[in-house]
Amino acid sequence: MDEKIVHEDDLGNLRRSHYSFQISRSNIDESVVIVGWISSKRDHGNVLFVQLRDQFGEMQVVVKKKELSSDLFNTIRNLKEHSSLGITGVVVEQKNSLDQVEIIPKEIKILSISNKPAPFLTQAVSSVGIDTRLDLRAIDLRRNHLQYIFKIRNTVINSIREYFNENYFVEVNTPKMIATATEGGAALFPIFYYDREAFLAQSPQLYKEQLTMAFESVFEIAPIFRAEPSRTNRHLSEAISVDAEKAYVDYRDMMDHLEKLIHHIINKINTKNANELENLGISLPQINNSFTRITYSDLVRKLQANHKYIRWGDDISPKILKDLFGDEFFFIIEWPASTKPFYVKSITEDDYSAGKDIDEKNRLSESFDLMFGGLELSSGSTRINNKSMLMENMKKKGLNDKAFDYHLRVFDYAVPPHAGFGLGLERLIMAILRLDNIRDATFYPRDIDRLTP
Ligand code: AMO
Repeated sequence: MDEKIVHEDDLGNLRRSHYSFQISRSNIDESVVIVGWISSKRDHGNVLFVQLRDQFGEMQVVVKKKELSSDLFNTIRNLKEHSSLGITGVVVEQKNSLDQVEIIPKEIKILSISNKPAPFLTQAVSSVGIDTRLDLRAIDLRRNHLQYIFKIRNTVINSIREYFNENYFVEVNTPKMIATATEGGAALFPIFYYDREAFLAQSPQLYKEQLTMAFESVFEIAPIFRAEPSRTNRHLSEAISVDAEKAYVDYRDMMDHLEKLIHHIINKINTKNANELENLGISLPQINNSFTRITYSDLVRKLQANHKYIRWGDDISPKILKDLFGDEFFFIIEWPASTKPFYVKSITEDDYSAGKDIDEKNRLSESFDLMFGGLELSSGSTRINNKSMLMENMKKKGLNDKAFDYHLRVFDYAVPPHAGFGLGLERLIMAILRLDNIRDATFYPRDIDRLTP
């Protein structure tokens, strides 16, 4: 086909009358207007079977040579997958199928023409590498496999909002261009902010804490930025974090919230996405009513039986955790204070049983990580709400408290006791859907090697 003689029509007044899911046997003999892109085509000589795909699914369009001008018939015959069509036609019963219908076109508009065959198929699980797919991400996202994942992601986001709304949390937005690091300096992205240096926010930490003064219970679903130098299947440079913060509670109350939130999400997916789960061939993780809560110190003692080299204060490798817990949600609680950021509250002397050693290096914190096997999904803690303790902790961690003046200022006005958590959205989806690579839970992943598309 000479591409130049094929012309693309304007959309003009053409508007869809039905989505694919709205057409069934009850519409037989009705005239409909459908729009979508060609996901596949079968050529039987004088008849073409075109699968037209919209937001919800596919419709079969039967294009017969004798019913169209030969120019238009040949043009459609030569159209490549991904081209967009608008079709006005009649719904008829599908031959050889009692419950299916198909569309016989009366008028066909070619709305957009694909010039090249895509380097991967739309239907099958792709055999090409992830980089080829990410280079053409919008086309990749048309594949069924990713459509199922992102429909489930949509349920996850909606159910998170639902949970927080039902529990009186207020949705907030905090600045993403900030003046100081909150989660340790190494993973910061510096930016130019007029004549000053600024940073992309690693988390909404200090702002969500401050907002508990005004709103008590807040949540945010927004990007966080981490200059992760490593190439792994679980780190992004830009991730979506679900952050919650609440006044007049401690870390244990926030673990209860996180646990209920995960239950709510799993229940919603099970009811809303049965179809997607079946097509993906997975069932959601079985979850116990309450997740195991193991203290960091007990975990280290337990692991030392088989892994002599593990010392108290070390991070614990994902592989070792996966071997011990398998695919299970569980909390590791009360981490050494030395492993946690400056705003995390230590377990105080009063909380220790008599005679327990609480010298600085053995100090524990009111903190937790939510894990799924070896994957960290969330961290949270009770926060320090006392100004001098916070300043002392900043010094201990080698931070210049002057740089945090804008934050410390509000502590003169009685910051309430409060606690919260940050939950990685892509990590949660990875865990729930057992994805090997976090990039498949991300629309346009950013990592050390990728800044486009
Ligand atoms: P933390 O740094 O542990 O805690 O981050 C919280 C959660 O965010 C997710 N996450 C990431 N996901 C993908 N790629 C990354 N590079 C990445 N970095 C973090 C993880 C992690 O568990 N302010 C605290 C939270 C709090 O205490 O409220 C914080 O940021 O799932």
